[in-house]
Amino acid sequence: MSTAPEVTPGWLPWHPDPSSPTFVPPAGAVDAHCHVFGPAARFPFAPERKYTPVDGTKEKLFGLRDHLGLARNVIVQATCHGKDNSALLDALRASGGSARGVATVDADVPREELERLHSAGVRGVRFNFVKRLVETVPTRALETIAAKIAPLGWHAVVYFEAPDLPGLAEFFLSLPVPLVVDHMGRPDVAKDRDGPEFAEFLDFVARSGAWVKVSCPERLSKTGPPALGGEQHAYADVVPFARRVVEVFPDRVLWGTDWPHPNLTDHMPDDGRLLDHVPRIAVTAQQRQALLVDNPMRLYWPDEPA
Ligand code: 0GY
Repeated sequence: MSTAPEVTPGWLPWHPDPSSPTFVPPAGAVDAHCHVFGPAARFPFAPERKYTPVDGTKEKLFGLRDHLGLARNVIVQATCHGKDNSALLDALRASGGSARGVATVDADVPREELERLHSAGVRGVRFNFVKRLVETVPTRALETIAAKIAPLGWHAVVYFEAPDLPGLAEFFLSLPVPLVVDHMGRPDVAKDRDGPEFAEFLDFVARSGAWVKVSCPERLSKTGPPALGGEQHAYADVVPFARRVVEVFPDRVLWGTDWPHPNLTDHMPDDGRLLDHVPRIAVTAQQRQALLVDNPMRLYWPDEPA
């Protein structure tokens, strides 16, 4: 008999009762960065994982989508599932076409497997460079994967932290696929928004034509949730960074909840309040339409009208 794996000590479970957002998203809005975890009894976590989360099932994810007034999801393979994309595929199939996926694959993945993933709704792979999450994969292997996915029209979602960008930028620029950067390349928001580190990131985005997720204020913020000063001050230190990206690259920004919010240790965000963060970083209706609807539709559902 299998026993449930022991959740990582101190692991914060997703918010049990997110509030209703005050902000009403435009029709057809997409949560372009979220995950499914398990359920572990059906989709065991990978032996090489760096954490064991509580289950975050597709039913809960789709319930949250409806609660927030969103229409679609892009589900990103989480590192706790390694290269076993079964839970992701199960969620994509159950979504009836309202979810697309980003998978994790090996360099020796056969063409037929990529086609199977494509027909289930996968449109990209994730290359993760965050060392606390994964063992380093040789760039040679990533180049092989990129060459295999290019003919399918897929992209590479890249997750790295700001200090690592200088060492990775040329490699990224050499890849034959579009890039999507997770969580704004994880800037240190204690630094100057107009300083050299964020300027280098913006320059990289301009040179590479990458898409950028202006997601995860709860992960990036040092000032944190709104205990002091009310809702309008939640994650205030992240706002200028995200706003700048939205202003400079309005047609290449994406937003997502990051539900079920892996690896948060000090607080779990209320997903309703996270959606209320959107009008603070995309200040015009036109920016919000692009961020939440037009951009993710162009990237993930190019054959469907937004
Ligand atoms: C995120 C961020 C994190 C984790 C993962 O796949 C993952 O385990 O993506 C993180 O810990 O920063 O995008 O969910």
